[in-house]
Amino acid sequence: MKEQLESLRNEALEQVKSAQDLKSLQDLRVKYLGKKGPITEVLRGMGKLSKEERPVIGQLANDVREMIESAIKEKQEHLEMEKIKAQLAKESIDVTLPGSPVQVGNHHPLTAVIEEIEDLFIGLGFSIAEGPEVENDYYNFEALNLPKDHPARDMQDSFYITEEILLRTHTSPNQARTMEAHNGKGPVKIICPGKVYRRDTDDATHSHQFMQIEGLYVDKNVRLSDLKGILTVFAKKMFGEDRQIRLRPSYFPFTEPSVEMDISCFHCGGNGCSVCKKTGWIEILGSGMIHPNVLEMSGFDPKVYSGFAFGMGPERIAMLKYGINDIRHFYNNDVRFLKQFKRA
Ligand code: 2NL
Repeated sequence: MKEQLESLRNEALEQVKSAQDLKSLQDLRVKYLGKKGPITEVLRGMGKLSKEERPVIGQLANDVREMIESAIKEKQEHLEMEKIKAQLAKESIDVTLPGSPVQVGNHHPLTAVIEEIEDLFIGLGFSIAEGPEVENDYYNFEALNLPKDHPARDMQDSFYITEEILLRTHTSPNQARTMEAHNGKGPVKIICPGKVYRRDTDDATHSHQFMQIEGLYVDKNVRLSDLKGILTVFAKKMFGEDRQIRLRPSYFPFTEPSVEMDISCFHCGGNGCSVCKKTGWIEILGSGMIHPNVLEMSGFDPKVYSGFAFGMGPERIAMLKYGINDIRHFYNNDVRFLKQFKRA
């Protein structure tokens, strides 16, 4: 019986040693140490042994069991470690490999131009004021001296939501709201950028939705020469230090007098070319002294206060600056167009 146990031990240890995976190790545990295994059988047959043999064989059987058990345990730990090592080797990342490049975006050319204009006027002491795109008739028309029968109020020209509510056709209602909020006390010195809407058929120079930037300065003793000074600085900063400006008489319902500003052509310097249509001048914006009716409706006493206002289309400014020939490029979002305007 002693020899039987010893050869059982040797055989089991040999098999544990050559086990390749955890599954076959588990099979060996069942085979040698299970309830139906050979050791259990030996212990069960102990009754047939003599009194002297019994403790010797019993001890040996327990020793063999413990040896097999600890061999299996040791092998199991070894195999588990191997398994983790293999997994780590398989899943490890080579951080030295080159990465896939990330697409970097850039500002929309229109945004870039608007921010450039905003920064310029902030530098001249103006603040940015923004307001609603859905407006009512009063702020969009009435408060701007556009009487009820004015052609600009035609249903054909504006996007009406109800008879009283429409999409703003200019950013002026926001200027009127800001003036009103000052309760008749100056100064008010603001720039109003934003989206505006007109019922129009889109083509190379028209869009039903576009941007506007308006500016306004109300205080005591504001004069046309102040407007001229501010516009001269704007023209030079935006289109080059050697630009000259000229003011031509014009008409807007909300300003009196009204003037349009031209700059000397930045392409030919004023000699005449295709950019300025051989005139030497390029029209940039409309402006004027705020109409006394507008000041009064917004809570300012026109005998005490005066002011100037101007309005421009940033699309037009950007088209001139970058030589863009179709306003629809700004809104089609073709990346081949947009990618050309990387800010320095
Ligand atoms: C243009 C001309 C202009 C104004 C806008 C204005 C606003 C108030 C009072 C008086 Cl609250 N005027 N805005 C004045 C003159 C011209 O815009 O051609 N824009 C694209």
